[in-house]
Amino acid sequence: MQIRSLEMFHVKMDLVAPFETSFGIEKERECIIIRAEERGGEEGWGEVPASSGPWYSHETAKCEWHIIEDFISKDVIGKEIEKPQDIWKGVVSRIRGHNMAKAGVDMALWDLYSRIEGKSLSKAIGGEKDRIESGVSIGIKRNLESLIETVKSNVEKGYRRIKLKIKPGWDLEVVREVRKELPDFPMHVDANGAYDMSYLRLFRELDRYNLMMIEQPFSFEDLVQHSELARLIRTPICLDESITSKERAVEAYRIGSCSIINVKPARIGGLTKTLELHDFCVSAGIPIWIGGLLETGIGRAHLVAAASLPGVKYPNDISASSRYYREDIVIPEWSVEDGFIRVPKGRGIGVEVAEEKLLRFAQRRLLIK
Ligand code: OSB
Ligand code: MG
Repeated sequence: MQIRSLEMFHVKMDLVAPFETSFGIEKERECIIIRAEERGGEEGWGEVPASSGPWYSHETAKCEWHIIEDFISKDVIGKEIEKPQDIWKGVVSRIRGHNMAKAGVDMALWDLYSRIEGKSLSKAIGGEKDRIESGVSIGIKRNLESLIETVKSNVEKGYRRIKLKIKPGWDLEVVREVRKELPDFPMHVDANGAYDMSYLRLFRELDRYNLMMIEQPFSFEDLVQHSELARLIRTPICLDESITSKERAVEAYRIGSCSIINVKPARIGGLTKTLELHDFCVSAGIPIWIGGLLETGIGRAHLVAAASLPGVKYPNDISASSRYYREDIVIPEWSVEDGFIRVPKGRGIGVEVAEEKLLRFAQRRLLIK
């Protein structure tokens, strides 16, 4: 396929409710939607789920826009590409960091490629599941009553696992109270890097609550302290922010920093990189699951395809469109039935982009030929 153009849409969508983590509160979601078009007129869609500020990672929507416009697009447009992996041979592999920008383009090309091949995205990447397990991530709330109410309503909706965001001062008591309500429900916590080894006593306490895992307790740059903690508690450590590539995963594996990985395709550079990381994790015996970054329905489609891979062993942070948005930009919107999301069988991402809605949410648009 020869790529004729890339189009970027800088989108802002209100969240149905503010989402609070240890690194801040998000009330609206910013991202870049990417459309890639090839010479024959076929198109593919991807998403850069970088938000307005550098809080989850250094990437922001404005910054990734610049990286795509001024660097990535130059190496993709006009190029004859056999498969999406090919873009990783050129300029893309020389750009340090900016995995989210690379991911948005990589994903658009995977959608395009699978449409041309007449396959679903899931099949094109080697997915094997026809439905994926859906979990839900629950932010920090004003008080315990409102948290418990939110947790219960999500359990009633059928989600198969809940994840509670924690931060210093919103941790042990929160877990204890939720466990009282749901003694056996699959549950884990995510600190987004808010702690360090001086909190060892807290982690020893949390160790008593039968959590499936503790996600990213320490800094986004750390592997060593995580490996120390992993030796001192029974609850498995899961890494999110620290795993930015397959190479980082190999290091984490060698020093025992984690026994589970939350794979976010956008964090590591897209589906090409997800497949490399996935295959390493399968060979090393590290179970993975697919995490999210509040993606719109377009990014969510790529998450669903990734979650259909055989190495995915835990419920994913892939919930229904309605968990975050009043209206999504795909048709049909993503829905959860009995705790599962069906993997689409149609060509490519398997959902249609609602272009008039996309344009309504787009603040800025750029066609690069
Ligand atoms: O750490 O997994 C995280 C959302 C934004 C930034 C970081 C994280 C999250 C989530 C929600 O936990 C994931 C989702 O439902 O999309
Ligand atoms: Mg996380």
